[in-house]
Amino acid sequence: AGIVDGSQGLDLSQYDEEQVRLMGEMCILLDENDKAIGAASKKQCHLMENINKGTLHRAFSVFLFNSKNELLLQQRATEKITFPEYYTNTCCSHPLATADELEEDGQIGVKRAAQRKLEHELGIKPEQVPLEKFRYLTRIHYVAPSDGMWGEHEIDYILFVKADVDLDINENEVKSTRYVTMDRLKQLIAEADQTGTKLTPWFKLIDTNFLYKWWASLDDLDALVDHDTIHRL
Ligand code: DMA
Ligand code: MN
Repeated sequence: AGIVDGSQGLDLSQYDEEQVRLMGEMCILLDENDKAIGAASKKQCHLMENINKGTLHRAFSVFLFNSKNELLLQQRATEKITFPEYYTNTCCSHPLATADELEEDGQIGVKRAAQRKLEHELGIKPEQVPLEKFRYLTRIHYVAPSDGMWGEHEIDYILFVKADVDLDINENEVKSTRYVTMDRLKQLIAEADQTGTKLTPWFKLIDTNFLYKWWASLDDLDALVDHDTIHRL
């Protein structure tokens, strides 16, 4: 629906070859109510040219906590085409337009995608993050330019998972990782401007609007779950 594939006029040779390959993954196109209406490449979904015409896709953001209730952060790799070297939550990506990851009952498709990407980006074995351990909190709808050409326009499923995991970092995806307490994260965010720490726009939105009240109730989230609302931020 009016999607431009900029590939004819678009030279991606300046970017990392593996990240360019991943731009060929097929994401799930959505209407404003999170109804799946088709598929388009990751590249098409992230070109501002298409986003400006309303192209919207499905995504997820995982927040992984260890048994001490510390949150695992990642710094995105230099190779990432969008938001390189930005600090962000544990893992983000997109469910793909496949039968397995399109399945909406119990948000199982999004959870399968989360499990797949935790292994791809951070080397976390699926056995350490079984699907039933993911807790779906709510959805946010946001738009955020990255640079002139690229950006995000997503309905993002927020997933919490509490697990002690072994990491084996994929350096093409992730530059560094660290666990933080709530106080340490608040300090890191407060000092970000002075320290030159870049934070992804979705992480800032979730942090500002939801994160701390959820985190404080990590072991008793039932009352905070909101599966009906799509928060437009
Ligand atoms: C996309 O994350 C998803 C959100 C919520 C911004 P990403 O750019 O890390 O995706 P991928 O890992 O697939 O490149
Ligand atoms: Mn996206």
